[in-house]
Amino acid sequence: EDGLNAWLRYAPVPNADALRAQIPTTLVVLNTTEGSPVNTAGKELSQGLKGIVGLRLAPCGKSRPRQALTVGTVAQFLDANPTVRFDLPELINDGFYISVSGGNVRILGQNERGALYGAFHYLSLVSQGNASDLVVTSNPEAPVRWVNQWDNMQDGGTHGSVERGYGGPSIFFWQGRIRPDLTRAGQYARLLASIGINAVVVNNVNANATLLSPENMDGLARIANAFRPYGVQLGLSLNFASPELYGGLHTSDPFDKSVIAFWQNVTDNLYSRIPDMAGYLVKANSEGQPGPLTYNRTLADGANMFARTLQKYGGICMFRAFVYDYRTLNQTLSWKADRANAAVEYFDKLDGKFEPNVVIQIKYGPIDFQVREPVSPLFSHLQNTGSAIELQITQEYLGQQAHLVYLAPMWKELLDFDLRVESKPSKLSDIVSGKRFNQTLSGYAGVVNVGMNSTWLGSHLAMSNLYAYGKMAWTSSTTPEGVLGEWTKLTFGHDAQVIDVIKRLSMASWPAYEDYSGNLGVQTLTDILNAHYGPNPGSQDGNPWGQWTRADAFSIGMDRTDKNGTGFAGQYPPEVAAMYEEVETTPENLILWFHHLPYTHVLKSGKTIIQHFYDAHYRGSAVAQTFPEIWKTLKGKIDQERFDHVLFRLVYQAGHAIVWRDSICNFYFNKSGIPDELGRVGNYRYRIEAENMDLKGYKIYNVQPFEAASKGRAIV
Ligand code: BDP
Repeated sequence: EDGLNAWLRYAPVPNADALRAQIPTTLVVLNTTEGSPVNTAGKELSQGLKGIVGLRLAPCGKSRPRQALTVGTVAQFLDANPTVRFDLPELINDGFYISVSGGNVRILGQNERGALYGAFHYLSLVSQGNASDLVVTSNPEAPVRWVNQWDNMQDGGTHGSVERGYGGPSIFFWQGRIRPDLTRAGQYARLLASIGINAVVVNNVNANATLLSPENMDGLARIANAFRPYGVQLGLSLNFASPELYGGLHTSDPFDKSVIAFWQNVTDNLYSRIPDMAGYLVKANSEGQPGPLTYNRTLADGANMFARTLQKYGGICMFRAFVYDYRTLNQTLSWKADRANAAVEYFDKLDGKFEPNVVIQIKYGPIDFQVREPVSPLFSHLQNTGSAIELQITQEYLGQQAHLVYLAPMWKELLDFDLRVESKPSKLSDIVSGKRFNQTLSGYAGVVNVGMNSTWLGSHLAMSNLYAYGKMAWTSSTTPEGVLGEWTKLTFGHDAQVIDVIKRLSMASWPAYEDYSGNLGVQTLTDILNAHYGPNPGSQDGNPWGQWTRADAFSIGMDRTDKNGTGFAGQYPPEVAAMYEEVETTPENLILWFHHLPYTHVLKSGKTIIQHFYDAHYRGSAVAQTFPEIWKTLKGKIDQERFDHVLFRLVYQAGHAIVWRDSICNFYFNKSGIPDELGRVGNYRYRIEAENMDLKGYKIYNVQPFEAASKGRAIV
């Protein structure tokens, strides 16, 4: 079991005989055109039922039997069965209907893609032991259910690298071109289709302009061909400066006629090869990249230029709200400067100025994929413009798949958050579904970053995040525990102990990571400058990109109030703003996000902030210590290959959690001079320091930052 089939293993189930008896043996595929999603659905059903219950489906001959498993679109079904009386299910785009009754199984989609989704759903039900009398009508909440890959075409070496990707080289690019063998691209599309994802942006948001060469466009068309049988569309990230970098123009000004013509030509050339392309993703005026602001145009001017080229093809322009400018911030660097303010400042006045096929893609929090952030206030400002939430499946700041961090509970909290726009219920999930502000284009974008590794993400357990992402993007009320149980059954089988252990570990993992890496809203305290991995709290302070903890000898946290701070709290609708404005009403898990407080400030628990820090870091790392032991109880209950792979990572995590704990505790002990009431921090009486041992072949090093090793020393 190397993980390649993820949750689509179609492994035999315990009650296979009983299930098989309930499933018709004839398969009717209503569109047998090779490469069509309905045809793919037929193949999946054959392969799946053979694996899961040992049933060999026979194709339908000339005379149709009374009982059959039928898959296709509603229209195809009505066409083929003009006399059948049938209550039409209420389906929207991509929705599906499954009915199992009287020995018949009907899997019907509103469109071809929906039929395929229905087939995967049916197989998942059978895999979970359920095949009798059921009726399911399922529609997606939002039309945009995309994933983003941050794949580079080249990385100096031969392999296409993936920015913030921890599962090996790119499955799309190789030696600056599109891979000749795109088998993995097809397998990826299959996984994504099974969880309702309808498009993949294949290249990094920090895009390479050479992707627009005719040869590479041909390659992109090959990727789209690999996706198409699964109903997955291809999207492309664009480099805003391509007219200059690639087109030989002297400007990339979105108002310049030659620039507009350049982009129309690019779009025409792409659509002539990929008529069903999903559209573009644009990162502009962000992290040193050029954008419309470079030419004194608004962000809307820039987004609209791309959107107009796409309109005749029905394509979408996803325009990222991750806009902030290092230089501006640097110049105005003062206690008022706050990167969290940037998105609303840049986009607020533009609401309603975007073309209808523009969707603003907004990271869940106002900073950058931290372990806990408040919901980005920009979601409450865009009422006349479609928006999509950007989540990160790749755990950039969250342990990079070397730590188990199950993210669905975090996403659920975000999606359930009520922004109270105009004092009316305004759950984030209702904003991104388009319901709250009557938007027709809106939804979800998840940064996934799979690679060539057979585990896809580098870790078997991390795949629950991808599965949960798709399911939550389809139905936001999906519960983190429920979807995890489903994923576990499909991925590891039906053993109750396996299901229980994976639930215990996964559900404990985000709180533990938050505890040992950075709590009370102070953020992960991770190295912020490069790797975004491991503890480096000092890197937060005094650098213009971060400067988020504002820690000194006496106090910590960022005052983001309206009255005294950076004003960020005031960007929320009044009820929410009022909550964050006061220390007393701010949820404590975000208290240092919004307020600057003395280490001796007493929390509701009766503990001071500094003691809470010490306790939480010890508590979180103690939880991580239990992970390998809990996992070991599964020995023999799952295959050895995955057992060992997971154990190796959990053992590593347990160790690294201690590194985190000690680094952060030492750092704040050193800054504040306030001792731990329980005498743990800085007290390593019982520890045997490696550098005090008799060493052969090792050297002693002084470690920077000092807090990352006990007494600032380590051996290598
Ligand atoms: C940051 C990542 C960087 C991305 C950037 C983005 O560190 O690699 O390019 O976000 O989202 O979190 O554009």
